[in-house]
Amino acid sequence: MTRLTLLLVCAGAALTARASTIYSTGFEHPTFNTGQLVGQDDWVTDHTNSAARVQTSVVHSGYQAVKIDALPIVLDHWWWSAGHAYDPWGAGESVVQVETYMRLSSDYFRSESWGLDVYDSQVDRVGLWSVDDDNNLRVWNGTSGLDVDTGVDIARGQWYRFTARFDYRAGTYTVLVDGVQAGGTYPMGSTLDFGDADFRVTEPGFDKAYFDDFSVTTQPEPASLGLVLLAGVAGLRRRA
Ligand SMILES: [Ca+2]
Ligand SMILES: [Ca+2]
Repeated sequence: MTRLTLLLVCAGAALTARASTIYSTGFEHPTFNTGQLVGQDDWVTDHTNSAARVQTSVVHSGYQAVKIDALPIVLDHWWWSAGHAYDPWGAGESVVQVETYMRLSSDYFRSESWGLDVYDSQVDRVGLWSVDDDNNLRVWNGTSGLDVDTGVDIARGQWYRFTARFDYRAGTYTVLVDGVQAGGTYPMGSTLDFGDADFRVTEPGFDKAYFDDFSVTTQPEPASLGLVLLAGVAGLRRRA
């Protein structure tokens, strides 16, 4: 086997272990039209209202993004796209990554929190991150049930990329902001499966949240990807 062939084999193995997509959207036309989010691309809510809308004024990329206005809401609310459950135990990849861009408005009377809430197919919580009314990024500890302050502050009026990475085998998860880990590694709640990932507001105030470029993907376990790369390096060294 030549070195080039070996490299190609290794690249192929790495590609096989690459992320696969469960759900991904930028809320763009023609999948989405401007107007109420609920009813488009299987998005639902636990209450009946039109507070979540696809709009063109504030976007992260493309021409459209979701805006959720807390003003007409009186109770905690969740919005999610249904029908994307994933069994990390039956499939090859047991890490599920949920990513979204979020931007909060700087209105005076703020909601208690905005964030992303992940559930299993039995509607038990898997994990949660949220930004509170004092701009603290908090991550839910699945053992204690507490929303732990990560020490990271999230400014109003600008976009951030939030990435939550759930390792079902380890039973833990991490949250990254613009690619940098916030806080530590936190115990997950349920590790049954992935059911849905929800935009959430609690104790709504007068502010707004914008969401764009939302995705749920499966990732190779860090260990198995490392083995693929190590095998490649070892193979090259033997032949050098
Ligand atoms: Ca968009
Ligand atoms: Ca703080």
